[in-house]
Amino acid sequence: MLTFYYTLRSPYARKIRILLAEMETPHRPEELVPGSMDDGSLFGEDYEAQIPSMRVPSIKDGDEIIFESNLVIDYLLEKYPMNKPSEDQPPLATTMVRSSHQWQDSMVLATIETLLNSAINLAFLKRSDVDVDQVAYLRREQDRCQSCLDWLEARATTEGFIPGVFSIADLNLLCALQWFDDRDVVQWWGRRRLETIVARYQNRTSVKENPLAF
Ligand SMILES: N[C@@H](CCC(=O)N[C@@H](CS)C(=O)NCC(=O)O)C(=O)O
Repeated sequence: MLTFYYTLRSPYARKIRILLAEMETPHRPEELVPGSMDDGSLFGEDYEAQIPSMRVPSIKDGDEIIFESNLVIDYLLEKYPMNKPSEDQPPLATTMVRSSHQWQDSMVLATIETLLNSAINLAFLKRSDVDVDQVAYLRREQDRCQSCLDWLEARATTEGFIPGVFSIADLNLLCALQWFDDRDVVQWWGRRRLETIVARYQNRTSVKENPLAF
């Protein structure tokens, strides 16, 4: 059976938790608790030996190990059936991007990833007591987050990035923005379309049942 490695605080892992719930894919959840390992590594030496980035989330499917959250999503959408289409509307998208809009949809996904990666860097450095306003590169990271948010706001619709479906871009955006909400890292409010997307999906069953731990 598919094994899913995750932490409860990770916004990247949350995307997969929500997707697995949407697809009702049978799997064995393996929660990793950072820093709880006897060997002194963050997630355990055995895990980190198999994942070059030493990060969560990842999955093991037979002999196949897949890491990087959006690659995991792509893999699951391609290899596994949607066991029970969600009763929530709109339905989950069945592909990462539309073939008719491959490059535009891929750039939206890439921009959300850039946004979250920059925000995570800022959060980790803040947690290490770095004054991010005093470091030129970190001011640039903050500017990059705002620039990505503006770009996304300009491309979103009030029905999400792909009207008619709960798109993988919507899923990525929701997990990023809800993670920002509880951490004083990135101010994203005031962008009407992004706010509407979060409001549209925050009460979806799969989303509510898979909250972030703080
Ligand atoms: N690009 C990766 C990012 C994953 C990531 O940054 N995971 C964090 C948890 S939120 C992690 O494992 N951090 C541990 C570390 O950086 O050592 C993905 O999309 O899966």
